[in-house]
Amino acid sequence: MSLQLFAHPFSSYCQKALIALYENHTPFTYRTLEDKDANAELAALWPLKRFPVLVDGGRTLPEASIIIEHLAIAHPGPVQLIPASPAAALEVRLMDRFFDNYISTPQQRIVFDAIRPAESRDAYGVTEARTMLDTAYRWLDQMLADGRAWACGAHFSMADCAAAPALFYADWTHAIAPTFANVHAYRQRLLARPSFARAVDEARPFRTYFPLGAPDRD
Ligand SMILES: N[C@@H](CCC(=O)N[C@@H](CS)C(=O)NCC(=O)O)C(=O)O
Repeated sequence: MSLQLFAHPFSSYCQKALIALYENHTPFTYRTLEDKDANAELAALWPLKRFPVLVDGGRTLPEASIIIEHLAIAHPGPVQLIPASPAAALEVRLMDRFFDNYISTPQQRIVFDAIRPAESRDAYGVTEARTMLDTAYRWLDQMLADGRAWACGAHFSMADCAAAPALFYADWTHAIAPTFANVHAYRQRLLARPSFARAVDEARPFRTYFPLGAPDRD
């Protein structure tokens, strides 16, 4: 039975799952959330209504990392996004958590704050999120200083699937300081990766959705 991905092209977590699918040219049906029916189906499948959600036969798989792990088990391809070695896989999962929790989460917090009614804004929370992003950028810059091409070394992995959209939108939301040259170079390598370049191109028509105003680049 064919895979169905409930996703929106502009969503960072959907791009994370899409990168994994595109890396291995895995066939799937794209259930775009621009479509009302797909939204209704998503709400029935996953009442938390967060996306992406993958449907594989009778199984419903929410959470981008879980989708990527499932693809590696049930639909493996030539690009191994989760290394076979348990120790190497743990490194990948650690970096995947880093990008979700310390880049994407504060980035989303700033964006969600911007779309709240003015009287409900949380300036303190936004400052905390900006501080977390600066700390995360600094830590990542040091990690990348050894010259590694990708988050966990020479091989593109699930951690890079997480990093690509996380750093893409984080730089729009809270600019990565120019001194973090390793992070900037890594972000550019991610943008040049064909799987992510495709996801970025598919999202271009929706740039007006970005509440802080999308910059004229990338
Ligand atoms: N932990 C989830 C997060 C997914 C997530 O936050 N998705 C966003 C789009 S990027 C979403 O569903 N937004 C809708 C909402 O917040 O109501 C994952 O890893 O997939």
